[in-house]
Amino acid sequence: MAARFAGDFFERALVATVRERYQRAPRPLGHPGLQHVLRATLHLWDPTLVEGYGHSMTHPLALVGNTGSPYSRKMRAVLRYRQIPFRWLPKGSRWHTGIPAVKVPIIPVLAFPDGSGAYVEAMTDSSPQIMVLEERFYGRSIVPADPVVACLDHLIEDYAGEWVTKAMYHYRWHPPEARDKAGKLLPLQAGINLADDDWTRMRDWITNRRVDRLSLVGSTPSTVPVIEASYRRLLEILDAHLRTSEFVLGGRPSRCDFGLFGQLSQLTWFDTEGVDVAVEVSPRTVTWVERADDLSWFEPDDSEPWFTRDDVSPSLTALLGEIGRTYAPFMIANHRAFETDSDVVRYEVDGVTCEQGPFAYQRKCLDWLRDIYHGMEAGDRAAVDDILAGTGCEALFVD
Ligand SMILES: N[C@@H](CCC(=O)N[C@@H](CS)C(=O)NCC(=O)O)C(=O)O
Repeated sequence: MAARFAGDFFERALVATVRERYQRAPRPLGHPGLQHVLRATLHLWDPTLVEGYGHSMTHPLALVGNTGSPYSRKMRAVLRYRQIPFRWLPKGSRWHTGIPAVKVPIIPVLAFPDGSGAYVEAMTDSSPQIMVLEERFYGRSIVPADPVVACLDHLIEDYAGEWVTKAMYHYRWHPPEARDKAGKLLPLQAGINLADDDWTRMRDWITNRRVDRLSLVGSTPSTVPVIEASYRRLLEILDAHLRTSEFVLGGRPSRCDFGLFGQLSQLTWFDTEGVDVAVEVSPRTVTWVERADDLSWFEPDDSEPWFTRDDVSPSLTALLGEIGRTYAPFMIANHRAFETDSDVVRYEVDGVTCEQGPFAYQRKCLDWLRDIYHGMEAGDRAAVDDILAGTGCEALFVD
């Protein structure tokens, strides 16, 4: 009994070590041939160790999305960069079948097949989707190995998903020409041959629904200048950053690149006013966004890793300052609204008072961020504190 327990314990420890090694290492073994043999052996031993190896183009994952959805674009880019086989299923199209139902009807939906290829598991929300992919597929990881850098990565990814999305939503549904363009084009993603009367009905439905949600997302007459100014500043910061760095955290992409890419794929390529501002302020960012859409060709290089905790560049500090100026007060106020049972989120950016309704998902986002921060070893937490000092982001962790 004791021997079996010890044996089980040993095997579990070994499996955990190998898994850790595989997920963290950008290249598990230098030689591709050797990697192949090792992967095949490990897969025979325990398929969960190298699940990616077990998936082939015959049983790819499925990603239900829409090219007009920033989070769908984010996840498609993640899957492409990670070289994980998947099928892209345009939402509502004739190809969108056989995907298990999800609790909240949002996109993207990521679905996993069983051994027969049938989709048996489906999940929403891009940040947790990324982490599940990290657990199940080795290599080309997008989570920095250093917990301090990983914490910054998580923070910047969340800023993209929960703050930059305000700019995306605003530039899509606020200017009348943008609204008209999105209303006309988006319904056709479900089917190029949609009949004219269905197309008109969907156009009106989508447009009205989105415009009604503008104030919920935070784009109101008083906040328009705040949102527009923060978008411009983000572009200026990225423009400076991309002069010396290929990606947000250095020489290889991580979660925050994909988070920013998702929102910017719309803002700098689709939504007319957003595109015009981006081309004026930072052509470099526009081009970076186009490139980030498909990084399957990019080989992460060990000699050009992510930044280290001691090597945070001034332009990255500037980005953290922007996050502390906008996202931090908003996320803190949103969290507080739930704690105080208030139905208004009120916060200040640059002396302007912004108001919107509370958002439950964003409350969870801040909880996750705080859990990561508080779960770190004291020395790592102190390193994060040092990097965030003076950026305004430190306020996120004073709860
Ligand atoms: N937190 C989610 C947000 C996903 C989301 O908001 N998706 C939007 C489209 S971009 C959606 O599906 N909205 C509902 C709808 O279109 O009916 C994520 O990170 O993926």
